[in-house]
Formats: sequence, structure tokens, C-alpha cells
Amino acid sequence: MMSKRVMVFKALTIAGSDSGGGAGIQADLKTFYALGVYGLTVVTAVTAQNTVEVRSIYPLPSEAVRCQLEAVAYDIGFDSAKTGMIYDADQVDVIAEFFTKNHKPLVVDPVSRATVGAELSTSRAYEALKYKLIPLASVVTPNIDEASILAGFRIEDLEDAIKAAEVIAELGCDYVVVKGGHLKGDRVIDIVYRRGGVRFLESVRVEDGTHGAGCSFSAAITAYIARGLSIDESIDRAKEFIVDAIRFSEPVGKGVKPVNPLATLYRDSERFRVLSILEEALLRIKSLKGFSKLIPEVRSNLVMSLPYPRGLEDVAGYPSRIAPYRDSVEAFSKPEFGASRHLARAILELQKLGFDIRSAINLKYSDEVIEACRRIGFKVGFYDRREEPEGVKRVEGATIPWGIRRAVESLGGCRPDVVYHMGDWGKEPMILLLGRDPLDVVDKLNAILKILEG
Ligand code: PXL
Repeated sequence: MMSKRVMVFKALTIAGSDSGGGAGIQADLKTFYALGVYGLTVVTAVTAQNTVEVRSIYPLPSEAVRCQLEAVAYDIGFDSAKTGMIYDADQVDVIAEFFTKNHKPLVVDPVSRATVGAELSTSRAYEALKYKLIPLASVVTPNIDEASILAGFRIEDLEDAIKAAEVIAELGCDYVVVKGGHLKGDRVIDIVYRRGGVRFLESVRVEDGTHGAGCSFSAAITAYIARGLSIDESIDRAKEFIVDAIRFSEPVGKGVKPVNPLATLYRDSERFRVLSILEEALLRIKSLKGFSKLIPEVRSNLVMSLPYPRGLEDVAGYPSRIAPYRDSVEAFSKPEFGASRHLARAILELQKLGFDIRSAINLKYSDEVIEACRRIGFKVGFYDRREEPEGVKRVEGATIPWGIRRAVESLGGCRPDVVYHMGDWGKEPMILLLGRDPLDVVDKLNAILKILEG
């Protein structure tokens, strides 16, 4: 039955399956869904692989590729498509024939080898891809090695990469994006080439997992095109997206960590919940008897970070902090993102160390509170600010992360519930009470107050 519905954007990936979940079809689908696009899949091959090695490849007959293409095109249709691993030349022929008849924006990721080694395409298939598929593409996204093969010379630097992009564009595609990740340098520079013009996309080099990075990048371009963005804008946004996905790559397996295309999505979806939970926690704190005595000179803040936080802007807290008021406490403002520096830096560092600690409150130091924490069985970490190295002092914002690392060391690497220091010249001693979320922090606060009351 036909009915009027909201628009569903649809993208198709034609690629191999990575049993390890990090690259190929799996990366593409995660990326499509993270960007709000319905994903269709035409599988070219099943790979048996993990984060360490490709053990075997089972290509599908080209007829199976044709049948999948026709099935999805007949009923569902799509706004854009990408190709990844294409194993043999017959498969390329089927795909090229399909796109010759069906004019849709096509992103070709000219995959040749897996991140963990192993050829994913026969050399005949690569020749076919070069002369039959690339001419049909809106965008081609080779890395340095792939661009070298396609252009026919070894790329050593940025200048070579531009020349290679020119040669590849001559094959007939609209845009060539040469990914600079494999060139040397502490910044990564990608080349976006369009006949008659070149521009550069620069980013920091994130030293982390990159399994599936190429797949997710080209899938993100495809998804943004499906959503109606221009090709230039799709490429720019895909670059931001992939830097984020690499930064939060997932520690699974013993080899190369797979990128995390869902980082952006999870972060965005939590914004509202983080603010609500901070408000609920403050209500509970207001009802705790005796809490106002635990507020330090600088007053307390209560913070919570988004999952996968990029920096201080992804940590919410109370901009006016929490102060004693009448016989309780008050914040005099709503929680906001970016409203904390000290506590934010502490929980960002704890997350970098791998702990599921997204919330904290700071309390006035007293022996009694530390003693109460120990009696409850909390893990209490300590650092001495007077031991802070000069080199750390000079770097803006480095003191707290340094202190947090020292405190975690003092616990032999265990997850702390509490971190404290005894102050330094002009620095008030302070206790940080930590938790998964603000309600967890309030529960711990409650336990401390119970002991203090005797
Ligand atoms: O990143 C290219 C790629 C594509 N397709 C599959 C892969 C890989 C890399 O590992 O496994 C199936």
C-alpha cells in the first residue's frame, strides 16, 4: 500500500564482508546508519578475517552480484552507491554494466589490499576497475598505494599525489580524493582533485586504529551524497567524520583497532540525557542533609561528559557552580556544555586511561571524608601537587591530567572512586568524587554523608 511518509535516504554498498566487523560491508552499514541513511548491501566476497590477518577469501560468483543488484534496484532503489572490495574482473563487469544503465552518484573506493595485508582484488579485476568502473564514478578515493598503482608511478610526496590525482581523473571520474594518511608528517593532508582545480583537507594525525578507515570514509561521502549534499561538502564532512571515528577506534582484538563510525552518533544522541541527569542529580543533592559542609572555597561543580568526548566542550556542568544556600545548596543556573575546566579535564583523562568514569563532583578536603571513603571501601587515589614537574606546570591545562595519572598509579592502575590532593601554594586541597554518571556520584556522596553523621 502506498502512503505518504517521511523521506528515507538510501545508499548502496557493493563490497566484501569482514568477519571482524571493522571494515567492508560492516563498516559501510555502521556509517550509513550513523549518518541517518538506510543501507543496502551487495556482497562481493566473504572474508574470514580478524584484526590481525585475512585467513581466507570466498568470492561470490558474478551472477550473485548481478542478482543482488537487480533485487535491490527493482524494489527499493537508492540515492547513491559505493564500491569497496571487488574480487574479480567478472564482478567488475557486472557492476559497470549496471551503473551504465542506472545513472546514480557512484563513489569508487579502489580497494586493493586489506589493512592487515592480503590482496582483496585480482590484478585483472584492478585493470577492469580502472578502465570500466572509474569512468562511471563521481568520486574515487584511493590511498597513496592505490593511487600509485592507478597512476602508474610511485608517490613519494604531496606533489606526486597531485600528479597522480590528475592522471586518475583523466580516466573519466569527476573527483579524485587521494588520502594522505600513508605519507609522512604529523599532519595528514588529503588531496581533493577536480579537473582544473585542487584543494587540500588537513587534519591532525590521530595515532590510533585505522582498520576500516578507508571503507568508512568512502561510505560517509556516499551517505552525505544520498542526503543531497554537494560532492565537495560530502567530502569535507566525511573527513571530519573519519577523524572522529579513528580517534575513538575500538579496542577489540590483538591487531589493528577498527574505527568507530558510531562515535559521533552516540555522542549526539546523549546530549539531552546528560543535561537531564545533571538536573536530576542536583535535585537529589539538595535533599542530602549535611552536604553544604562539603562544599570547598571554590564551590562545587557537578559534571558529566558525553560518550566519546572530544574535549572540554563535550563535558556539561553548572556554569555558576553549586554553593551553600539557606539550609541546602543551589546552582542558580541550568547545566551547560563547556561549563567546567578542572573537573572536565579530570574525567577526560580518566576516560583516556580506559575507565568508564563520566561524572565527578569536587568536595572540600578533610581527613574525615577520606577516612569515610576508605571505610566504605572506595578506591582512593592520591597525588601531591608539590611534585608536579616544571615542564607540566608550564603547559596550560596539564596539571590535572598529570595528577590524575599519578593518582591512578598510586592505586596500581585500578579504577578510582576518589582522587584527592593536599593543595600547594595558593591551591586549596581538594577531593574529587567520581562515578559512571551523576546519579552514581550522588549515591557515593550519600554513603559518605551517612558515615559522617555516624
Ligand atoms: O579497507 C579495505 C577493505 C575492504 N573490504 C574488506 C576489507 C578491507 C580491509 O581490511 O577487509 C572486506
